[in-house]
Amino acid sequence: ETTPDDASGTYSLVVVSNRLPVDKVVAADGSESWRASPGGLVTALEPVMRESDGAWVGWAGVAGDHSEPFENDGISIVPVSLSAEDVEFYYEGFSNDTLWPLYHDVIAPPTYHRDWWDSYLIVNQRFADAAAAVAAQGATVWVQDYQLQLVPKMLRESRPDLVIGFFNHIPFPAYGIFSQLPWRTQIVEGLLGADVIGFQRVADAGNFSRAVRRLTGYTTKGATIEVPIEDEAEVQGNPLRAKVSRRGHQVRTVTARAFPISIDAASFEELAHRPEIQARAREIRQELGDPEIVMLGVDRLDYTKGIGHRLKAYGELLAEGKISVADASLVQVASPSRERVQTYMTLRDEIELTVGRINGDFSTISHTAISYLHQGRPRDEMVALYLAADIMLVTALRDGMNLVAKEYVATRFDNDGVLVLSEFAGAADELKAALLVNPHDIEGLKEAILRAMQMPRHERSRRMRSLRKRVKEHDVARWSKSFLDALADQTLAQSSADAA
Ligand code: GDG
Repeated sequence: ETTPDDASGTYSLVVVSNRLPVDKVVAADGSESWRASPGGLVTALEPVMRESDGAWVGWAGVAGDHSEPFENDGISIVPVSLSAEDVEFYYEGFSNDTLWPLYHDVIAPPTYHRDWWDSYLIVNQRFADAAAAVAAQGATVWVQDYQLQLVPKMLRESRPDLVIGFFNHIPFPAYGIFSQLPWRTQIVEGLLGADVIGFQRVADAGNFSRAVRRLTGYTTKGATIEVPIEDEAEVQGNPLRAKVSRRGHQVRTVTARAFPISIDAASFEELAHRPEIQARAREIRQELGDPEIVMLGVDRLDYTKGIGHRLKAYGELLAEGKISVADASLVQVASPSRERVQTYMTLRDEIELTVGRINGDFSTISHTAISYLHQGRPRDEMVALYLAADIMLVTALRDGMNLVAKEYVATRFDNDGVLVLSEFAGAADELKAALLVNPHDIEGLKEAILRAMQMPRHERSRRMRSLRKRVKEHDVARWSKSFLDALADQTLAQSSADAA
């Protein structure tokens, strides 16, 4: 039998996410290399991870990979391998065809397969084992997102000494929807293995607490949940964590609350100031045929993003003669996503049919109605697009946060540009100065587009200043700090409550 002492590794902060911050690239000749895929999470955690000797546990994005741990830019990378079947069942299946549609309010019907669940269990255990093997005694482990909801409990079972955090990047649905899930209790119990569970919106945290009450009967008080301690080992690992509830049970407390994620606002603004990117923004407008107004959509090609609703509103405005292609041209970046999942294949067909029809009906030789790009574009090009766009359309039907909305705002140091933002994106809780829309209300969406087109400069500027203040003050560094501080406080508070 192993004790935590001889089972532990050396890292004091371990981040666990489905994907690593680096992708393995296998060339046609079979040679392998690693390519950084620096997302917001990496940027946010890089400084903390360097400071505290951090490791990142995750999948390299290639089936069947068995790479050894290695150093990348000061961060230790610990690859977890997935077989082709794991990718199909755990990742494309349970994560992206069961949980993703369910958690986004069943915009698409979720598929329930027991084989997929079995695979989810096995792969979650693999991630938990990999994290447990590298975490130092008493280390902090921060688990990310819906693919890994069982990892907190699995980690606590093998390593009760750890401080465990979990952050859910996507919405957590209302109980009436969540309760469809055949494995709803296991998921809730899995998450409750954490000390702090973070959500994007206050409403998501509320939905989770309600699911806890309904499924487990545990007591919740505001953001605090009292989880009974069943196994003495949980307390032996970290005796300070236990306390006695008012009903006389030994419990540990779990915090579930909102920590809205953000972006590295300063780095977007810095890119926006570069002369070559500004020149590219002007060039984009010219290449579009200098339309009066450029509108922009940037999304992964996903049914949650409301791309079809956006196209419908724009197409109707053209059909009704309220706008012309010379007045307002739409650029839609739809980056390829989950292309082996059937719902995504169907969505792509629908969107491309709609784009083709609108362009066929309304484009002229000099102006294309919709410039549609089914391609990932470099970060610099995205910033140039944000600068070139008079109106940014974010019309998600449901979205955890939506970073695109924040990125648009961060680049607009000229205090110009209008953000049209769905009230169903988490970002709407913070970005109140945007033109908020219900994307299901096509007439309302059309009115918002017309209003954005006609908005006077002073109103654009007033709104954009307010949006920018929010995003600059609440950047991703603040997000990760507040989460890690809450995690530290949570364990401290319990120790002092116990000492008193
Ligand atoms: C999930 C949640 C939550 C997109 N296309 C290109 C590209 N992107 C970048 C964007 C942005 C990111 O990808 C997308 O982030 P979002 O937040 O908009 O959406 P999801 O991918 O669905 O992310 C979401 C997020 O997690 C974080 O918690 O906000 O609600 O669903 O940064 O700029 N970047 C480049 N080329 C592209 O073509 N370079």
